[in-house]
Amino acid sequence: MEDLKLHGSIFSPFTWRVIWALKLKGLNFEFIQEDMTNKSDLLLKYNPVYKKIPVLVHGGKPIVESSIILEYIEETWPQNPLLPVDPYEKAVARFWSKFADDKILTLYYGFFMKVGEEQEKAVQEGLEILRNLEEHGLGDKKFFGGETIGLADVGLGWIAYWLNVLEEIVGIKLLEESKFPRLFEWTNNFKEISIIKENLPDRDEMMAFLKSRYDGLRVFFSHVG
Ligand SMILES: N[C@@H](CCC(=O)N[C@@H](CS)C(=O)NCC(=O)O)C(=O)O
Repeated sequence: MEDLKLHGSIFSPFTWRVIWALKLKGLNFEFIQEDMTNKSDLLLKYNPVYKKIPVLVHGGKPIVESSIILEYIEETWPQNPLLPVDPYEKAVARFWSKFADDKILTLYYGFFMKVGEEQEKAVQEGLEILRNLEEHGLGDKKFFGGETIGLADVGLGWIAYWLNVLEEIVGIKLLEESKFPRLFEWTNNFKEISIIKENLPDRDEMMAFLKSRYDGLRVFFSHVG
């Protein structure tokens, strides 16, 4: 058996990317839940530069940054490939995977963590991100990876799950089926994959965690605003 440990948090979309990739590869690993308010010595040792999760530790060696971890997993365990063989298709898959990386914070934190005009601006930016994914990323494909789930799907997978929880808390809907029918369908296709379905965070737990963060932020804004 592989000596694999994943330091992460069940509340972190970056962590879930890695969990999904490991599970899709059929790998067993030990999961170590990190407390971001009290980072462990091991986390600081493994990721001294960014001090962030996730960290995958393979045979005692740490790999950090979720997108790099995904590439490492793909290269190390080629079964159930997440990337196509063709160099051009691979480049396209990596483009959307990078897009997922570049835009995650804009989409996630923008409308969740901002208020007033800044939030309105963030909503517009968020819609533009979804539009790009719908029109240029997915097109007529079932998954970003084509007929089967791939690297970009795993990178973007949080949208299929988190976004809806965030929307419910904030009371703003971004991913409307009428506006983004293909992307909406993709969220269902993603969650229908049995390995993904069996490995989703508990919605109530997520809701409680994110709601407490959101309420804390509203209190903060009411003091500074
Ligand atoms: N670019 C990093 C981002 C990871 C990230 O932001 N992790 C958050 C949790 S979701 C974290 O560790 N935050 C702790 C901190 O910023 O101190 C990746 O893709 O792995």
